[in-house]
Amino acid sequence: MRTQVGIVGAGPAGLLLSQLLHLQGIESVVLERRDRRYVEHRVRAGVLEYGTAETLREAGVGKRMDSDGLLHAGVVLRFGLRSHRIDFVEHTGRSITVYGQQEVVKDLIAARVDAGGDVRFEVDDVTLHDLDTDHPRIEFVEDSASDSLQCDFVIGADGFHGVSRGYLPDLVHYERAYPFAWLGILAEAPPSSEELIYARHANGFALHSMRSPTVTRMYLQVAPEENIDEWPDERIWAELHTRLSDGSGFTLTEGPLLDKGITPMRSFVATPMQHGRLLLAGDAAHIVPPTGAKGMNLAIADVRVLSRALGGYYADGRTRLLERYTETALRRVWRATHFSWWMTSMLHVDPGGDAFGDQLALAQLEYVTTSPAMATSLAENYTGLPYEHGWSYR
Ligand code: FAS
Ligand code: PHB
Repeated sequence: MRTQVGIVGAGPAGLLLSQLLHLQGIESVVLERRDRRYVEHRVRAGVLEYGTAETLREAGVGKRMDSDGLLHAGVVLRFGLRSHRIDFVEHTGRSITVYGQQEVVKDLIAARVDAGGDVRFEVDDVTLHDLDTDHPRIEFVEDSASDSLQCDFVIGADGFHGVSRGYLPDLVHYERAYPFAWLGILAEAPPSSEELIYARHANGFALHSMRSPTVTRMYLQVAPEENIDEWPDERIWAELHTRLSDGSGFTLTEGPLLDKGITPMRSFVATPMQHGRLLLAGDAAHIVPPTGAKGMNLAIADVRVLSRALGGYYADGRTRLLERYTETALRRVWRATHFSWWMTSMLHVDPGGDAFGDQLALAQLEYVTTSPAMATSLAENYTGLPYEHGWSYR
């Protein structure tokens, strides 16, 4: 088999890159370990930055997002039984779109398959070869038969637990572990608030989000080693009621749980994001705690840079954007990594009982909800920094 760009991983990064390359007449093959149903039903991110929504429209996959996605002009911070709204439009003129990652993935797979794109599921034992040459190769097993894909470039879009990062010989990584995790639920219940609520309560953090007018997505801060079996539905709802209460009649509508799970929290950045003809994108290179809703948006931003860099190479042999990919991508990655760490530190309660840290967090929340300058800072990071001025490529 031969193609121009071999892509490992059919998550948002791999699929969007394949679509953006296709629009430039560049061939790719996507090799995915899981089956299509699994990939299309994996419940993950929910918030699309303003620029992410624009990118999906430019990629020709924004139609269902625009009809089913929920446009939000602000977010609520709740602490000390008081609620404070940060108005994104007032501070930045931008909004966010609430639309599940699995819907983005479904739209991208449909677009690729409809265009006759080559997306292969249930592919095993991917190994990468000759990455230091101009003819790298991906070996894999499909339907129990070994196969090989010759290409010009290999893109590692296989997430944090993928294989690609392991092929970078001179990799350095920066990491921070957090003393908590998120217990996430998907409930068949109408959202109890029009907008997202980030709540800091003495018991811990809670987040009220949503997926549609009938499906609510919520999270609770729990211990990192927490066992989901110790969280029956009743205990989850009781804790959500407690942590999300505002002392003036806010009621949370309950409903049957469609999904529940515990996600560990970490900050992780690998550099460089490339070696020879291998380039990493998305979670394969970086992970952020979900408090800033940046994970999937960073994957999309990496792919914008990559798609433009590969486009320039195939158009007229330009290699400058490819050579500077790591430097360009990491500028936005570190900004989002700081923002995600800052939101996490401000909104979570240190289980070690750090009274000093608690006072710092409350002082920060007080400042963010009373200073227009701080509210603007939160709003511009949350809605996504503009792609110009080096925060990616326009
Ligand atoms: P992905 O992990 O989405 O995709 C990688 C793909 O590569 C997967 O389909 C995987 O099956 C495949 N793959 C892996 N190894 C392979 C191999 N060897 N061969 C072939 N294929 C292989 N972000 C938020 O903003 N908000 C959230 O609430 C949120 N919740 C999350 C919950 C969980 C449990 C996880 C793991 C992540 C969450 N994230 C969240 C982050 C998430 O949305 C990621 O940022 C996003 O999926 C990144 O997209 P990709 O880089 O494409 O990686
Ligand atoms: C979600 O809706 O899944 C979501 C929203 C905001 C976050 C994290 C997750 O910060």
